[in-house]
Parts: sequence; C-alpha cells; structure tokens
Amino acid sequence: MDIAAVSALPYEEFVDIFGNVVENCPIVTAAVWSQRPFVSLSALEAAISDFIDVLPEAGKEGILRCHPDLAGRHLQGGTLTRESREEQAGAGMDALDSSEASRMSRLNGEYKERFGFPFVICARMNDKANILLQLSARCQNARAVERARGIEEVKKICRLRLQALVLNHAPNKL
Ligand code: 2AL
Repeated sequence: MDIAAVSALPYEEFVDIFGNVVENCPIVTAAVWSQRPFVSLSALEAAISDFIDVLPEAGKEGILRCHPDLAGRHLQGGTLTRESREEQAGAGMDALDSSEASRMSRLNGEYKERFGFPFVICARMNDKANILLQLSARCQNARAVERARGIEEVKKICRLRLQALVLNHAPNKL
C-alpha cells in the first residue's frame, strides 16, 4: 500500500476504511485524519497511539468499554464487528466447551464488576488457554494497572488491524 494514497484519502473514505482499527471507536480515526500526511503506516499507528495516550483516564476506560466481551453476548448473537468476529474465532472463542464457556462468562463478569470496564486482550496473539489464564490472573491487578494493560492490548489489536487493511487493499483501491 502507498501511504501517500492513504494520506490523500478524503475524510469519509479514510473513516470508512480505518474507522474500526480501534474497536467501535471511529472517533479515534476521525481525529487523526487531521494529522495527515502520514510518512509511513507506523506514523499513522503512532498518531493513533498518541491520541489515546493523552486522553483522560475516563476516556481510556471509555475506549475499553467499546470492546465486546470475548465469547460474550455479541458473539452468541452474531452482532460482533467483522474484525472482532474473525479475531475471536481465530482464538477459538466460538468453540468453547460448556465448562470453558461458563468459566469465561463468570470471569468476564467478575472482571467487569471489579474494574467497571471489560477485560481486553489481543485475541490474535493468544490462544484459548492463555486467554483464560490471563483473564483469571489479571482479575487480581489494581484498576490503574488494568486500565493501562487494557490500553496496551487495544494498541496491539489496532496494529494488527492496520496491517491487515494494508495487505487487503490493492494500491489502486487506496
Ligand atoms: C477483543 C476483540 O474484539 N478482539 C480482540 O482481539 N479482543 N475483545 C476483548 N474484549 O478483548
């Protein structure tokens, strides 16, 4: 992909293509459009990361709250975004046995109850066993630690989504 072509995209197309690199948060993409031209894909990624970093803590928690639970009601109801559906399926979240599913549901509930935002992890970088392990372990952390950790995971998800978009868009379509 030609980053110059990305930088030349009108606002609507830019948001159409990149609007879900942070799950359900097109406002992030809309905000960084003003910073074009981007010299590289990494520069676009850095602009997104910087935008998130300067948000107040409540804003960061808001970003976390825009994420669907892993193996949660949106997966069951078929209402996930395409990106999230593919990520969750890749990590086996759509194929949990009944004891894994009830453990996942219980721990997701405990996590949300404790922190007030959902557990977020980059599903593409983890498998089912590791996700359950992390979920259980991270329930023990302090809220500020989890807020920062969740945002780190959001950035990993964002990086992989950006890379996938670049690979999937022929240069002439950008
Ligand atoms: C997600 C999601 O939708 N994709 C991903 O990698 N992680 N959600 C989550 N709660 O961690």
